[in-house]
Amino acid sequence: MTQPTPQRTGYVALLGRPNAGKSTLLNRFLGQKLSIITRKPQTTRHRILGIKSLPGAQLLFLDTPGIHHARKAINAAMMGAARSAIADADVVVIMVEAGRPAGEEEALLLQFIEGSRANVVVAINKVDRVRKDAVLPQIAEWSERLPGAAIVPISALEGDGVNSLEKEIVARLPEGPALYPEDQLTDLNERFFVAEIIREKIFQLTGEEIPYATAVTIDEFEEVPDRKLARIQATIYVEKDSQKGIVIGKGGAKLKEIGTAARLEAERFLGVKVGLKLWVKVDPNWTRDEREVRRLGYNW
Ligand SMILES: Nc1nc2c(ncn2[C@@H]2O[C@H](COP(=O)(O)OP(=O)(O)OP(=O)(O)O)[C@@H](O)[C@H]2O)c(=O)[nH]1
Ligand SMILES: [Mg+2]
Repeated sequence: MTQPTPQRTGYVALLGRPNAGKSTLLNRFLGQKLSIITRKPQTTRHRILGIKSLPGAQLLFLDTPGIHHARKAINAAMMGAARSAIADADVVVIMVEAGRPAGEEEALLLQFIEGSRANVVVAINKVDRVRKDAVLPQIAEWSERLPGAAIVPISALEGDGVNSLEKEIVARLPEGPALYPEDQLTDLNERFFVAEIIREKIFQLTGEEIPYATAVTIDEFEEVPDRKLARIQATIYVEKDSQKGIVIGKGGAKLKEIGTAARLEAERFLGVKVGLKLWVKVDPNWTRDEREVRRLGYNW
């Protein structure tokens, strides 16, 4: 008689340089958009839990901010979020970009995971952008660097290789009972995700330094159940008056554009109508001031 396979459960930290595709992969694993994605690096600022329940396994994915050298308080907070994910991880997925040589971000990442008890899997992402044989030297390089680690070429965007990657991860999870109900997707609340949706629209709809100078807080979140409506007020913080001008735009046009895009996506996410009011405030140098960084919701 064969033994029943034991339940496996564990934390899986998604790590890599900014823009490697970590959030795209999280969303692909979950089959749902949980983490915001933009073309710009340093989009993710928090550690974001995404729960995937399979028959016999529960994967607790931790999406993290891209690993880079941090100087400002906000970047230090982001690296704190990445390091706390490593500390909790049973499996670490190092995500690199196909055809892109390892650089100082990867060196820093390897330094971060030194001494970690986690099993390591390397995902070589964005293979849709390169010729198949171009990935071979990169596979050889990583297997030399991390003997024993599984190395899986994937396209988080198109889905190739993601099932193989999932199998390699599950095989490395410790035995243990599920920690969350099967239908739970995350432990973060709706307010958090609405703030993230607004931040994503700012990233997408403004250029230059603006995305990096902004933070979003939710000041009011009132649900009107029988009218199936959420009334939300949020504040966008910027560092300078000139940035406030850009975010508001001529006659308020830019803020309106951000507000409409965010409202539509928040409605899809929450499944109710949303009334969204946005305010813009200047908080000089909040990105450099540890206390302000914490006040605006970045903890490490
Ligand atoms: N061609 C291609 N593009 C991808 C793939 N995965 C992600 N991208 C793109 O790469 C960009 C960055 O993706 P994200 O998922 O935001 O990357 P990230 O690693 O979470 O970035 P940070 O949060 O800034 O650290 C986006 O424009 C994605 O559409 C892929 O497999 N193929
Ligand atoms: Mg991200």
